[in-house]
Amino acid sequence: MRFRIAICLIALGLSIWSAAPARAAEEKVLNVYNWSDYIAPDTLQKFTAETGIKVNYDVYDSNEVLAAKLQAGDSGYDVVFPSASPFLAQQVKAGLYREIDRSQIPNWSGLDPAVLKILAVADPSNAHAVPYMISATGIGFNIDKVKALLPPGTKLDSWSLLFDPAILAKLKGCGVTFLDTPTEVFPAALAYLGKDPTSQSLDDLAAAAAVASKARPYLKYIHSSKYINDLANGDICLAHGFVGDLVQARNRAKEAGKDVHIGIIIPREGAVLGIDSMAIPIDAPHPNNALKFINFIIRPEIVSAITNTVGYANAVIPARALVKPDILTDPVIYPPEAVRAKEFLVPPASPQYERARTRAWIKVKTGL
Ligand code: N2P
Repeated sequence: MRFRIAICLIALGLSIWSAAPARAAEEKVLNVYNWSDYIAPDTLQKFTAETGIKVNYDVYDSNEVLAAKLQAGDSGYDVVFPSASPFLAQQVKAGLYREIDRSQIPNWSGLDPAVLKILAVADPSNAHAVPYMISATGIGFNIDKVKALLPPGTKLDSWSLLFDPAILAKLKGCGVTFLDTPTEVFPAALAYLGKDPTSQSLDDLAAAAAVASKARPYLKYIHSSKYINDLANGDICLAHGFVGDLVQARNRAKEAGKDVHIGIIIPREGAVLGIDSMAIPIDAPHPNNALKFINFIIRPEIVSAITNTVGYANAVIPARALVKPDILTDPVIYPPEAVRAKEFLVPPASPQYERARTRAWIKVKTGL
């Protein structure tokens, strides 16, 4: 018996001894959960070639899906990409992320202090998140089809394209789509109504939901990523979308040579500003590999290649010299100050407001 106990203790000792160095070095694996259409084709291969770390890569197209996985816990992910507000803000408060060990992120020095300052609204002292890509949410449209269907001289610069029933009635046949999230649709509807798009009054919420409900019968679908290909192929003619995704639609249309021309606007009434970041879940199995990955991503050569592919601005100052000139000067990707000044973050809300928003959104979607 004593002998058996001794053997067990030796075995335990050996397993602790053998596990310790493995934990310090971590197995060469990284589990990444990112938005779809949000990376360059060779980014992951380059990371693996350089570090020997194999990347398991999954994608999503809504903050709500990511939030549900994080809240459930044990997601298995090492790096995720929440939008600053309200999602990152709420998740940081809920203790869902590890602090970033900046000593492991030497490329931090290239980050734009102006972006860090905005991100700090969601993540005080920038303790848990590193900025990835930035864009507004706007409208993409098939220039020829939309112009042919609307009265001559109609200005294509406003959220009315998405919410005015008189306009929607004319566009219905060629396909209009909404993003599938109330944190994008309702603020846009409030901006259309001339109300404060960051309002958290329940009356304003009801007004936004009423506008969205009136638009619902004219929509082809509500979805947060399908519109990229559909717009590029001419299968829809007007989409509420993340501007970088609309840029990808515009590029795909050009590449396909199908004579589809895509226009993109950040509506004049103002638009949601998306600052997406990289963060490490509190229970990430490979947090050290995650830090290596984050530092790699914000290297100027790497992040500029991502911007050049996906049409989203990045927050790395020395990367600007490597961004293609037509992207750097594109007013919907790097908007001028006057446009930027009208962009806003969606603020975190009380649980009561959130419940009301979710209920209102389900009503809009189901048409009930
Ligand atoms: C990537 C969409 C990310 C935009 N396809 C969310 N701000």
